[in-house]
Amino acid sequence: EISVGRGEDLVTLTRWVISQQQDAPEATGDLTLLLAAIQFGCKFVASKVKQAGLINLLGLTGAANVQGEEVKKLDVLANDIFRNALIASGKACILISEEDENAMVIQDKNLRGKYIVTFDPLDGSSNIDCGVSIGTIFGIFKVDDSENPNEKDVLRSGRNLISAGYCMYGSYCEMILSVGNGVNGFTLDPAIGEFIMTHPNIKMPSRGKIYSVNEGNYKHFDEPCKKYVDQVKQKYSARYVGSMVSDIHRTLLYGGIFGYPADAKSKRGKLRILYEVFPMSFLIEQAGGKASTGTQNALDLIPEHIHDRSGIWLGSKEDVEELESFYKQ
Ligand code: P6P
Repeated sequence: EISVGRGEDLVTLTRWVISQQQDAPEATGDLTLLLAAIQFGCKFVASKVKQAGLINLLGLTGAANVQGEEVKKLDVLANDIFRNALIASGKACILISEEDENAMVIQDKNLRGKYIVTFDPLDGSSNIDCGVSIGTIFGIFKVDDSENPNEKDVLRSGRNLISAGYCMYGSYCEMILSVGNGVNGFTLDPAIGEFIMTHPNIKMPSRGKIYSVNEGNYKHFDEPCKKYVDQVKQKYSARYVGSMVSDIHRTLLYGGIFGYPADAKSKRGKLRILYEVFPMSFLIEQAGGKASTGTQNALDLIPEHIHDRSGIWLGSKEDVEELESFYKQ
């Protein structure tokens, strides 16, 4: 007797997205097709990340692998795959990638849609060579006028996000997604190439027992941050992967707090607003948590440039509020 998956009905990501479209009277199906392109990109990257170690091994003969092909860096390859899939979907009009200095405005009117996609195709890619999990992060905005899209449509507050998500390439591959009504998690079954819902309706605990910050930067922290870290380490465990998607995934599922504060070394913080801070803040808030720069809600930020950075604290509501209290003293 074969017990498939969890025994009960298996909900694929595709089926869930279509159900969301059917529940939204004004939906045209454009977001469904855009998310299908993102889903494809994540499946492709998931398969390449698994092979990354082997390709590198094969690539030991220098830049080319044994077939003599140029072995593209995985983050460049991921960027190409996502960019091409998003363009081909015909549902995007502006693409903002961590890998590209400038915004890409889709010129071909036949391929231009009403969505802006901001994405980091492979965040934490410096961790690939040692097998630490990495991820893809994305945010989706809708433009007012898809006839004349331009960068100003992008330099708005995170409150304009209509969807955001990430895909973690770890011991298992999981897509975490919100379209504005809660957060759901889907685990990739590589045998059938489908993301299966494994974490329905994720809700964060109001307080956790883990804090996650790079204490190697402690000497650069401002006083409120130092005071917060000094007291939280008396009561919580420390966990820091150094790969945002992994640190956020643990925080989302277990609770607690993650921070990459602005400090004397990184005056504007390290993490980028449009494709790291905003998408993760959207997800954490959708799951009942809180996202703050320390002194303001992260989603209220308005970037001046597409690669602007910000300090950020994300996590359980009470933990982030406790952090904020140190900036009010
Ligand atoms: P640090 C990875 O390089 C990254 O962009 C994020 O994924 C991660 O949270 C952060 O930087 C880690 O930075 O300075 O602690 O190594």
